[in-house]
Amino acid sequence: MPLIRVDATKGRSEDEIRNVLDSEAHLSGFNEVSDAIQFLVSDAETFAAVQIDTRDSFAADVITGLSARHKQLPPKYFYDATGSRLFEEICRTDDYYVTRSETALLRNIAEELAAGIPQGAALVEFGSGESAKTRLLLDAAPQLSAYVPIDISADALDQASAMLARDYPQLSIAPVVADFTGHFRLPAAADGRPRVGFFPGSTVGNFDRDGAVRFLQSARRILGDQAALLVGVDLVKDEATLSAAYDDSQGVTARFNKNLLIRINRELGGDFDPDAFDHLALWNPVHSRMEMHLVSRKDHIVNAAGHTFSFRSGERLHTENSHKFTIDSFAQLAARAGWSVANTWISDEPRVAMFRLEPHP
Ligand code: AVI
Repeated sequence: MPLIRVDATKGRSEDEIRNVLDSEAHLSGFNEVSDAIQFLVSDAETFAAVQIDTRDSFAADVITGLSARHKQLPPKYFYDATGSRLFEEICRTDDYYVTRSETALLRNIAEELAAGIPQGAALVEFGSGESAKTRLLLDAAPQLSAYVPIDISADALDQASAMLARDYPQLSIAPVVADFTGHFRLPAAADGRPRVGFFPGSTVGNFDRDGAVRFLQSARRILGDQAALLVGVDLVKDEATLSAAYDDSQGVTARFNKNLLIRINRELGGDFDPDAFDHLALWNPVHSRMEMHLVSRKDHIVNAAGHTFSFRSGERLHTENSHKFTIDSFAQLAARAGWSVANTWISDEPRVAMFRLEPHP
C-alpha cells in the first residue's frame, strides 16, 4: 500500500483531512477506500502526520498512460502551480471564449438564478479555484447562509476563502480540501440546509461520458433530494471558433499543454524535451469534443518515473478531451444521472449554456 500524503494539513480539521485521504486513496485505485483510510488515519499519531503521496498515483498514471498503444495522460495533471496560472492566462485570451461568454451570461442571469435559491441555503461549488464567478451569485443571493467551496488546492482555497470572508461577513464559509471527483463529506455548515450545487466553467466537458454521469450522480447524492445544481456547459459550434480557443494565437494553450511534460520532468525525474513536441488541438466530430495532443517531432526515447518510453515521429500523446454539447445531449446525460433540466440559459455568441438541474421526481 503506498504511503498517502496530505499536503498543507496544518490547521485542517479531521473531516477535511479525511476528505483528502478519501479522494486520494480512491484515485490511487483502492477498492476498499474506507479500509485504506481507516488504516492510514488510525496508524497516525496526529492527523498532520498522515500524508498522501500524490506522486504515487501520478507516477502510476504516467507509466500506464505512456505504455499504452495510444499514449494518453489524464488532464487533471495539468494543474500544478504553473499549469493553474497558465489556465488563468488562457481564460484571459481573446481566443478562449468559454470564460468570457459564461461570465457575461452569469452577470445577465444572476437575479434569475438567485430567485431559485432558497432562504438559508448552502452554495456548494465543485472545483472552486479562485471563486471568481461565484461572486456574481453571492452578490445576487444575500439569502445564502453558507458557501462550501471544494478544491484540491489548499492554497487556492485558503486565499479565496479569506477574501470572501472579508467581503461577505454574513456568510459562513466552509472550505473543503478534496478532489471533487472523489469521495468526500460536506462540512457541518451545510447540515440541515437546502443545498445548491455550482459547477461552472464547462469542466463537466473534461470527463468522458461515463465519468460525467458518475460525477453528476455523486453530486446528486452529496447535495440531497431537495437540491438544485447549476452547471455551465460549452455548446457545439463552428470548428474555426473551437480550434482557435484550444490553439490560441498567443501560444498560451500550447505552453499549458507542454507544461505537463515539464511537470513530469520535475516530479518524476523525467527527461522530456518539450521542444521535441508540437501542440495539437483538433475537433473530433464523432465524440463531439475538442482534443489536445502533444505530437512527437522525431523518433526518440524518453525516461520518466523509472521507465523508458519510445516515441515515433508524428506519434501523439493525448492529453485532454473537452466535450461540447447540445441542449438535448446534455439533458440526456443529466437524465442518466438522475437529474432533470428545470431551466436553460444561453449566452451570446460564442454560445455557452447554464443549466439548472433538479433531481428527478
Ligand atoms: C478546465 N476546462 C474546462 C478547460 C476546457 O476548456 O476544457 C481546460 C482547457 N484546456 C485547454 N484550454 C482550456
